[in-house]
Amino acid sequence: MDAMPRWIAALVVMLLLPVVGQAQPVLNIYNWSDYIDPYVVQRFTAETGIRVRYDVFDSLETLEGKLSAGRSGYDLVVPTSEPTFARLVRAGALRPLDRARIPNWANLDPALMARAAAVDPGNRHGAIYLWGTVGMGIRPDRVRVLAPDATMDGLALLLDPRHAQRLSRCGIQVMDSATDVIPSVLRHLGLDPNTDSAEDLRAAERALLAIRPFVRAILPSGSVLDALATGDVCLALTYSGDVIQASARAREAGRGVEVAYVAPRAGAQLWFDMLAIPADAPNPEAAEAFIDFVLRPPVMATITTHVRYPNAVPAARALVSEGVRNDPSVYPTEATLAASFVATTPSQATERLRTRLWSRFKAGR
Ligand code: N2P
Repeated sequence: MDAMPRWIAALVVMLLLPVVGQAQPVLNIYNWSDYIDPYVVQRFTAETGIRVRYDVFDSLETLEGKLSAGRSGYDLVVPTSEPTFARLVRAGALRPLDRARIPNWANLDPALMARAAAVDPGNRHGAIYLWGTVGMGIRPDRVRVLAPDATMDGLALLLDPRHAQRLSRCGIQVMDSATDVIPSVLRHLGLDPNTDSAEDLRAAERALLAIRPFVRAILPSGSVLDALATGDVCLALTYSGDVIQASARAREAGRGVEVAYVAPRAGAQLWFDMLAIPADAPNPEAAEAFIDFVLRPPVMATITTHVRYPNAVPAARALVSEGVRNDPSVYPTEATLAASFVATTPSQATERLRTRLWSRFKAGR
């Protein structure tokens, strides 16, 4: 056969390219920042031909704002089981998953999934992605020098104004999330973390206002992670794996910044993040393909190794890098788990009180 003149071949390719490009399916993911190994996304595209558009958020409040407006355009989102995922399920904002398209569902830990079933009967709308606790990132050397009489295992480091005042010299930050901070404060005060009592919430407000002058900034969790990693702060209240990632980054930078994670001994908030599909997702099949992909043990192990949060796939555990697998800050100890609590979904009235409390804390009055 005669070779087609080169210019004709080039023209054909040019004309076809946009068509092929359009036909390639796209998966729109909205996930937490610093919450995946980018290599996993690349591999997914290489295997399936599905292109991924990947956006990030770093607080539950931002996620819920986006989703409750509807038509987010996302195919896959990652809300925390309570309260956000629970509210989305109740509002009919999520699409039931087609398990036939997710054979790796069988890899999920039934005991952990049973916890999520409390707000999603039959686990119809979500699979656990990763989980963790809320606690403190600290620079132990700084804390030892500035607050030598403080014990380093509890929230007193932050919530006792005497300690906070001294530690303000090396910098304190709190993540900007009423949902993920207020319950831990209540627990530290010996109150029910899920209380509906206005009086309890006033006590939490007083505790937070008392340390407000010593808190340098209240920022979304992604910024808190950065500040911990650079050593800009010596005390921060945020998510467990974010602290451990910051600690690893600080070590790699080699400038002598040591960061440690502290799960409050009085009881850490335990949370589970869910892979879920919005009811109006443009491409739910692609989202199901992605869920199935990450539920493969080797893929899930790569994610945990990279982001330092435990997952809900027991067969992945042995494949996680040894340092991460044996780190008691990543996989909480029995003692931490036994003392931990899980947030429930507050009533609307409580939600309003919490929101008001939080804006007063941020404003400092
Ligand atoms: C990742 C934040 C973890 C999610 N940067 C907290 N639910």
